Amino acid sequence: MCGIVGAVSERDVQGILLEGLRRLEYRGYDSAGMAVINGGPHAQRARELGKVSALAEAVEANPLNGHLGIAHTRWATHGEPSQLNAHPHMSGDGLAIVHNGIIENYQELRDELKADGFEFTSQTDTEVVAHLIQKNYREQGSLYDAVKSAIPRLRGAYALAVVHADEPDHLVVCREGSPLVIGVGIGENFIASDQLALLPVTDRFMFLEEGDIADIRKDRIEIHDREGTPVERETNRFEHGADSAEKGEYRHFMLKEIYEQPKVIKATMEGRVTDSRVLEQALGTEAANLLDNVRHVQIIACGTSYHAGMVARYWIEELAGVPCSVEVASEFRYRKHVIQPDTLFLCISQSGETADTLAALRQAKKAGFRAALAICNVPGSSLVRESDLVIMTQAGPEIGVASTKAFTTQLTALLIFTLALARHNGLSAEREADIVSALHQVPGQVSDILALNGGIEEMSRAFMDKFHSLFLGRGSQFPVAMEGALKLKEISYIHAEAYPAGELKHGPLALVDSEMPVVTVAPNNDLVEKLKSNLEEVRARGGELFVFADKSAGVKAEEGVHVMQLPPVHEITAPIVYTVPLQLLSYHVAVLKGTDVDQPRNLAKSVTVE
Ligand code: HGA
Repeated sequence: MCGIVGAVSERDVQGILLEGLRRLEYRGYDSAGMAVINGGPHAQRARELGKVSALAEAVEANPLNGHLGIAHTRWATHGEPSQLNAHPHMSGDGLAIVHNGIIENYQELRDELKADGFEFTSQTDTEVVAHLIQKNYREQGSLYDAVKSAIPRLRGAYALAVVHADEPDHLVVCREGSPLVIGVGIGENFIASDQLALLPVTDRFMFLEEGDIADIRKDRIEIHDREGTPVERETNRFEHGADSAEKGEYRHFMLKEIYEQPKVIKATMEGRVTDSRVLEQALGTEAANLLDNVRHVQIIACGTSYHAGMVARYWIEELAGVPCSVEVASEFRYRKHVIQPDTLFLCISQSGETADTLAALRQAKKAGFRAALAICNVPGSSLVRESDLVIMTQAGPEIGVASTKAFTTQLTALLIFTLALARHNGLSAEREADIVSALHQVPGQVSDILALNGGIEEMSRAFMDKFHSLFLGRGSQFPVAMEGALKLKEISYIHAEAYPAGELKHGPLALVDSEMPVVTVAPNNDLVEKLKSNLEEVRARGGELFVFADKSAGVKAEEGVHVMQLPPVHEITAPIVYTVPLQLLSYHVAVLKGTDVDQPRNLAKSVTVE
C-alpha cells in the first residue's frame, strides 16, 4: 500500500523526503515521486516507475531543492503502474497533491471537471482531486479553504497532502479512512503515512483523527475537525521498540504480537472500508472486472492460514452465495483436481513464500482459472508478485513462530474480500453496512478481551499437568477451535485436537475423562443451544470444560465448568474476536510449562521448503 511523506522546513527537504520514502518501502509499491516548492512560480516534480532508488537517481541528476515538499510511493488502484499515473499529481504548474486511498465517485467528478475545461493526464482517481482543489483555489484564493471545500465532494477513503507554489510556506493535509501522522519538529514539521518514515527527523507525533484537516507550517500546526471546530491533538513521543522487531515491555514476541492486534486489525481496514462500504478497488485496479462472474472460490493455504481460509468459506458461502472449497496446499498440489469454470484462486500465506502454496498457485495457473487473489503480509513476496489481486495484511513483522496477529489480520482481509465479492452477488447495502460497522468494532472488542488476560492466565494453570486436550466449536467457530488447538500444541507441546462439536459422539467422546480438558468457544448464535447439549455430553463423562462464551449465551459456571464471559460480538466477526482468548490461553500454558514460546522446537517461521 502506498505511502506519503511531506516536510516544511528551514532546510532543504529533498533528502528528508527520499529517506522517508525508503522507510515506507516495506509497505509495497510500484512507483515513486516527489514535488518540491522552492519559492518560484512552479512546483518542481519528479516521478519514476519502479523503485525509490530510481527516483533518487533522477533527483540526483536533476535536484529538487526547496523548503516545502511532498512525496509518495504508489500502489495502483486506478490506472496501471506507470510514470504518468505516479504521484504527485498536478493541476496547473503550481498545485501538487499526493493521495493514499480511493475516491469512489471519481468518474462523476472527472466528467464535471472535464466539462469545466480541466485536462487529465493520468487515469487515476487522484488527479480529479488535484483539479477540484485547483478549481476551488481559483475561486477562493486560499489553499486551505480550497481543500476544505473539496472534502465534502469526496466519497471513499483518503489521506491527502497538498502544496501550491503560490503559498510556499505551508502544506494542507486531511484524512478520512487512510492513515496520516504529523511529525512535530523544532522550527520544522512533517507528515507521513506512518511514524517510521520520520524517525530520522523527529520522535514527536500527533495523530490526525478521521475527518481532520490540518494546516502545517514550519512553526505552527492548526487542526480543524470534521465540523470545522479548531482542535488540539495530543503530541506523543515515539516509543522505541513498540513498533520494531524488539520485545519492548513484553516477555515474549508472541505476547507483544497478541497485544498488537487491535492496532493491526484497524490498519488492515484502513483505506479499504468506509463507515458503511468496502472499497473493492483496494484489491487492485482490475478488481471490479475480475470479481464479476466469479462462480467458485478455491482457497489454498497451510497451517494457520488454512484455518483462516476455513473461516472464510463460511463467510463466502453465507454472504456471497458462491461455492467455496478450501484445501491445504501440500494436498492440492499432488492430486488431480478439477478447476471449475470461473474459479477465483485465493492463496493465503503470511510470508508469501510458503513453498507448497506457491507450487499450488503455479500449478493451478497452468490448469486455468479466472484470477488469483493473494492475502499476504509481505509486500514484494513471490505470492504477491504472481497474483492478479492482492490484499496486504498490515500485521507488520511477526517474529513469534506461532502466528497470532497474522491470523486475525488475514481474517480481516478475508472478510473485506468476501464483502466485495458478495456485492457482485446481490448482498444488500444494508447488510454490507451492518457487517462493516461490526468490523469497525472489532479492534475495541479485541482490546476488551485483552483486558481479561489475568483470568485467562488463572485458567491456564489447569492445563499444566495435562497431556491431551480437545477443542470444540460449531459453524465458523470450528476453524477457530482448530486454530486454538494448533496454538496449544505448537507452543506447549500438549496434544490438542479440534472437532466440530457435533462430531463428539462419533468418536472423540471415548477419550473424555477428568484428564482431558475440553476447551469450547461459544458466541451467542443459532448454534449455541446445540453446543450446550454437546457440553452436557462432556460433563456427563467427567470431562472438565473451559468455555469462552458470550455473556448472553446462558452457559453457567459450575463444578467442572469454567466459564470466561466475553462481551457481545456480531455473529460474522465473532471468529476474529474469539481467536484471541485461545491465543492467550496457549501462551500462558506454554509460559507455565517453561517451553521456548517464540521458537518452539522443530518449527520454523516461514516454510519455504516443501
Ligand atoms: N487511488 C490512488 C492511490 C492508490 C493507493 O492509495 N494505493 O495504496 C491511485 O491509484 O493512484
